[in-house]
Amino acid sequence: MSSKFKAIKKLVLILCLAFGYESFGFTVTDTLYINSGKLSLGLQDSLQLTVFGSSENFDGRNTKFKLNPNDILDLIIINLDQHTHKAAIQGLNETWETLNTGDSAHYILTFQDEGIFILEDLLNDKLFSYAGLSTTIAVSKRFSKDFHWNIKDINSEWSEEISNNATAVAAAEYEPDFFLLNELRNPGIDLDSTAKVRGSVGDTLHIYISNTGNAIHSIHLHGYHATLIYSSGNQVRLGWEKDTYGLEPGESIILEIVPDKTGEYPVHDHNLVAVTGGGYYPNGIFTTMVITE
Ligand SMILES: [Cu+2]
Repeated sequence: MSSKFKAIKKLVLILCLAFGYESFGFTVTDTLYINSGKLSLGLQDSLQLTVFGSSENFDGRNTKFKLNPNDILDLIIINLDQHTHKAAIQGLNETWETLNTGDSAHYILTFQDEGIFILEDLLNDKLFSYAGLSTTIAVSKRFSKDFHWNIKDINSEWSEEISNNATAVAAAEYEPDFFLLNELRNPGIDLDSTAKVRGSVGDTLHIYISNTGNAIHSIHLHGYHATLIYSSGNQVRLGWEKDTYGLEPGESIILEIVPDKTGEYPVHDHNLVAVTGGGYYPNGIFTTMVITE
């Protein structure tokens, strides 16, 4: 080994010790496609949604991200929708571009702090937030088992009207009839490994939750208490340990759970209308946590 190489290796080691491993970020490259279509929910229910999809073909799902602090997100956003959009990330300083149909924008974004950032459409008073168009970028250096919940409430008629015609709505009359977690509902949530909490006794589990809907949501855990380790909203609850956490529209939280026993316990929206879908119970935000030895 040459002395020059040894010196470089020593320098890298010193830098790592001085600044911590996480100060060296990686580049995550991705392309999002804004598109609209019918999402089938099963049981003959479907919703017209507009999403930040992962491919040119509409699949009804918003792409979510998990980054480490100091990672760089090299992001292309392509608007394949018939309406104009202006995608922007809350809390990030950047010149966001207006995208007409067929336009694309290329951003190089860095996220220094831990948190959950919401990517949404700013145009028309965020009208498309009623039609599903918002997703999350979770930034955390925690390397434990993590789960990601993007929670939404949808009024099926409004979503159809907005997705098709970009028609303005009277928000005061908002009455959602479908409630989604990662664009899924019970029992479909069980099949999403990014959402379904599975772990072992003594694990440190983190659930990253964002309310990208327009109603207040509240998550009730049965069987276990969770510690609130991050909130983009009210900071007074930080460090609290309890089984129910409310989220205002636009709020994100991170819950930490260390299961003390095995079992399968329900987790559901405590705003009980949100456990329904199209008026039927329990076809909304309901799932279970499965903890094994
Ligand atoms: Cu409950």
